[in-house]
Amino acid sequence: MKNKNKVWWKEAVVYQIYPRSFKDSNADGIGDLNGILEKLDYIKSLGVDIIWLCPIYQSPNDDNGYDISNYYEIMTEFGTMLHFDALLEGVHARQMKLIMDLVPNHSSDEHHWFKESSKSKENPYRDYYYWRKGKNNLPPNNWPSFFGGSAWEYNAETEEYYLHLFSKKQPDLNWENPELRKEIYKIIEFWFKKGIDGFRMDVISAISKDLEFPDVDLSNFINIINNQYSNGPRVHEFLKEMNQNVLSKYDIMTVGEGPGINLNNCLDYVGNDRNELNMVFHFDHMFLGHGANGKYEPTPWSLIEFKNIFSLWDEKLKNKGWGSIFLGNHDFARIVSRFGNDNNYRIESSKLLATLLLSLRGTSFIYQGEEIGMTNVSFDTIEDYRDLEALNAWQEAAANGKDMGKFLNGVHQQGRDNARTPMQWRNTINAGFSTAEPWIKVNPNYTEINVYKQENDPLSILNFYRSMIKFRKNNPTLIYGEYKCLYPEDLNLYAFERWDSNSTYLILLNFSEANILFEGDISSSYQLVINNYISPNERKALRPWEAKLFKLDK
Ligand code: ISL
Ligand code: CA
Repeated sequence: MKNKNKVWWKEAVVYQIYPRSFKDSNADGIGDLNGILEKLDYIKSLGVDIIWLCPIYQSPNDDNGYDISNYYEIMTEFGTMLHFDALLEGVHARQMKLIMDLVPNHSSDEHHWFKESSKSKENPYRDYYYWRKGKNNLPPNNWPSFFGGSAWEYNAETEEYYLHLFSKKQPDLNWENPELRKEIYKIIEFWFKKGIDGFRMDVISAISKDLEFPDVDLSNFINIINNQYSNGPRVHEFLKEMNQNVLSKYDIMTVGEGPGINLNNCLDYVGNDRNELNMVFHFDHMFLGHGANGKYEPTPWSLIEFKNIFSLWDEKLKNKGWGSIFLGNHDFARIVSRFGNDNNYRIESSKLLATLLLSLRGTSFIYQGEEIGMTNVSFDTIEDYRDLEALNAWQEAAANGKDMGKFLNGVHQQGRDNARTPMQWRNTINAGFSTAEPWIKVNPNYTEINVYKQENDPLSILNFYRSMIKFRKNNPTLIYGEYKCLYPEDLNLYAFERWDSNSTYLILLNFSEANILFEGDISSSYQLVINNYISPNERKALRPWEAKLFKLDK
């Protein structure tokens, strides 16, 4: 009998697509659904099981589709529902699954619900959003938005403010209202009936608000998210209702996103007995180095902290829930620039990060371009950036008299556009992404770093990902087995074991440019099965950014 703890979404490797930047099929400089369809064989060739599409719904694109004006229609730039149906069919025909992004915390201000809601206090849609009176001509409280400025916007017609935790074009939906909740479940059902295989749920941790709307201590934004915006009083009640009403009726997967989901509360979301979500994305490792002055003024952190985060999460979730493993997505820097070395050891460290990503317990998520070692970009001027988060932060920093050279450097390191430059397909104009000028500039290093070049090179990062994905699938101990970190206090080496009753794996990852030695024992019955260097060396020795995976069959 099949063990009920073993399910497809635990064993899956997911490939995340940011459609705007993946492939343009009709020469308007914007990636689209047909472009993804063209590339399905490529995606399949990676060995992944699931494609996750960032939002493709109708949207005025204030935040690239995370501001939805119609949840039942496809964004005009991306194509039509016919294109979507063809894409879904193409994915399924290749024995892959498709999950979409659900954005239920906020809509666009151009959604008809919001247009109605802002007309009058009596409008039947008024209560779909949070409207509050101001205090002495000021917003109802001092909450800051994720994207700068107040989280409240005044509406002169009805003389009240509405809440928007993100941009003012992303008003927060009022989940207290049962009618609104029904609308969301209807949307979910609509897409499940079309045959999609699940949802990644955007900022799901924030759907329930503290209705007292108390003022907050403004000194540290991450604390505000943790203590106020996330994990509101009714969030679990809402998720249970959603699960019971729609999710539980389909064989689908869910992954909830949300800053504020942490070690103390994660099991409330994904515990086996909770009937809420299958897994969540947490940001403990992604927020490393985000100091009190925010992400654009990063502070130092160490490998010890990084390792500890993965160890604590594994310990917390084992046997009780399930985790997700990712190192990057469309909101963060490129993984090789952030956690590896994109200078002298780009190839080695990209492969090392792939080894980590695909040998930890949890569902693995790869973000487009990671598989060829795409790097951060350093545009010379802020004019070349498109992300409203960076642009707003830039204006705020300028108004506060900050050193703007230093700030631009912060954007180079941490900006979300690092992950949004077009996918680098070939060494031809616009990296083969589009024949027209792309909506955001390509990274000039596409001449060196591109899919075409790596396709036929057996030693490329791309082919390393392919073999590492295959290896994970053929060695389920890497999916379900136990985990233990060795030498957690070592500053350069991430060493860990994975094991079950059949086999043991020892993974050694040198996160430094130094030549180092593993101090533990590697008995001769351990076989070296994965290595990111070709020439052999002493078993315990690790060259700069070297990754070794040993296997012992019992
Ligand atoms: O991007 C972040 C840090 O720079 C995160 O704090 C991010 O804002 C947060 O995780 C929520 O992200 C999600 O919702 C946003 C959208 O802009 C992001 O792209 C999305 O992933 C609003 O919908
Ligand atoms: Ca296009």
